[in-house]
Amino acid sequence: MHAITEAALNQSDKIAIIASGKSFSYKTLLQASQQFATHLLDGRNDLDGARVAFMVDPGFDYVKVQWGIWQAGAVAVPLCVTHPLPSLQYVLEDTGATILVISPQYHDLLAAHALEHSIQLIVVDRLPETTVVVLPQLDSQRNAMILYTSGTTNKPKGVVTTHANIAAQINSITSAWQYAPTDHALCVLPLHHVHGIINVVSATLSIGGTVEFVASFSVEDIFSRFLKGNINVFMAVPTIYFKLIAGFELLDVEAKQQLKNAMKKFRLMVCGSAALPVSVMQQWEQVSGHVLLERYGMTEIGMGISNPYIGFRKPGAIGTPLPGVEVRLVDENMQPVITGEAGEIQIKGENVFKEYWNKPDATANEFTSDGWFKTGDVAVVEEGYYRILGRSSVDIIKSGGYKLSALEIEEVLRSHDLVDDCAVVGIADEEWGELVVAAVVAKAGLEQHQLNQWMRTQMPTYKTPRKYLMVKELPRNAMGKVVKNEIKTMFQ
Ligand code: MCA
Ligand code: AMP
Repeated sequence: MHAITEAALNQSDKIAIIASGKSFSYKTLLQASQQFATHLLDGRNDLDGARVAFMVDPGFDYVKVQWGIWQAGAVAVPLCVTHPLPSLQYVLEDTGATILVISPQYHDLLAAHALEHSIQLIVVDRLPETTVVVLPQLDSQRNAMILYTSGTTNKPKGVVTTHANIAAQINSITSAWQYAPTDHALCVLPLHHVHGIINVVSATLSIGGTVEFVASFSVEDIFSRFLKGNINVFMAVPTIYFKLIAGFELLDVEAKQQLKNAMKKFRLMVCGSAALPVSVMQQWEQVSGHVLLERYGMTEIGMGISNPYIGFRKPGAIGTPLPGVEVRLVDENMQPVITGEAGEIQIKGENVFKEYWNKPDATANEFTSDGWFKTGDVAVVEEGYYRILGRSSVDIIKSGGYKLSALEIEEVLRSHDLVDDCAVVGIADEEWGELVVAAVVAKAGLEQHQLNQWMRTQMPTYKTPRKYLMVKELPRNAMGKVVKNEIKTMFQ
């Protein structure tokens, strides 16, 4: 049995999940997930690492399906519920998923693709009750999940984690941040990335806490949940804290005070996935009375470095290595730098992913010969705390907490009939961290708004450029390479 579902056995009548106005106990969740595993097995003993993709709204069904996939011996591939068809098709094809589980509202979007590719389609709430069969024993080294991450290649890569990797990622943060069965976490994050799946949902459930879900991101909804007084743990990206601060400022004096009183009782508020501006950290302390705990993570490693749960949380810094995580900073020759000098963050430990799905070359490229994972992030250690200085590639953009690849966006732009060439960069933005912008060389007749609308049918909206600049040609250096810093200047 998986470590997370094992914890559920000890909780039984305790509330595991609150969603859509309903509460579900651990017993209900475990039974429903075992039933779901039985459906997936459909007479087989073990799905033996088959990929099961699922596009299920955050809430009880999401966790039931995820746990069901694991208990059937399959690999969970969560799909983002707001992605357009081309992005979903890419993941389905790349993983070779043989089963696709969906909430009913996604039927029209995905049914034709499933039929055409002989993928078994299961609508999550249309299954009859069944008698649970004996479920397979799972070795911890088996593959558990594939999450897609954008990087320095054109297409997103599938990050494969084993059950042991996930357990290590969970154990590291539950011990460092002292998760407890009394935790009641609000999940406002998307469930196709580590931050939501591991830190909020899986880690909280692994220690017997309660996870409450919102249907979609809304400042008003978050505040009204806070005011009820049950929630005591909150985790989000800097953009969300920025939006909450802006929403707080619009409240009247009395409402502000009520909210402040509710937030004072929280045990923990964490921020990560992108650099937390010191101004946002300070304003949030004014608003909530909490010094945000900033930590550093990555899809490939879970969490790596964190400010302390107890002790000084240094503004602008990401803290020290988490339990079980080895960290080093190296120069271009892969030699450790001396303290105070900048170097690339490299990571070792059971938390580090196994491989990129079906991409042995990409996997080999991202590890050193002695097994360190190369993050591509550059940092320095000051007064014992790591501080991020930037990334080694200008083509990685962080916007709204999402990691985006300029190359991937450019490739999609270039596939438009009227686009001859383009260059995508991220420019600094207070709210989003970075804003995606594109310089485009286009044939006559292409209007910006048309291009913008078309892009939104091809990519998730959070990946699409926010500003376009139509140019005659792109600035290039003597080697003919586009000078991305000049593109940035053109937008500033
Ligand atoms: C959306 N909009 C944007 C962006 N995204 N504008 C500029 N830049 C963006 N990146 C615009 C939309 O186009 C729309 O405007 C309006 O904002 C609302 O869009 P919507 O999609 O509804 O946005 P939202 O629901 O308000 O979402 C904002 C958000 C979201 C809640 C901050 O981006 C989010 O959930 N981010 C978290 C991502 C996350 O979990 N990252 C973790 C991965 P219009 O209507 O004009 O189009 S990193 C990770 O897991 C590692 C391990 C780690 O360290 O944690
Ligand atoms: P992702 O691949 O989506 O998991 O994003 C991982 C990347 O997010 C890291 O490689 C960092 O560049 C960035 N990141 C995560 N947490 C932080 C943080 N606290 N400060 C700065 N960058 C961060």
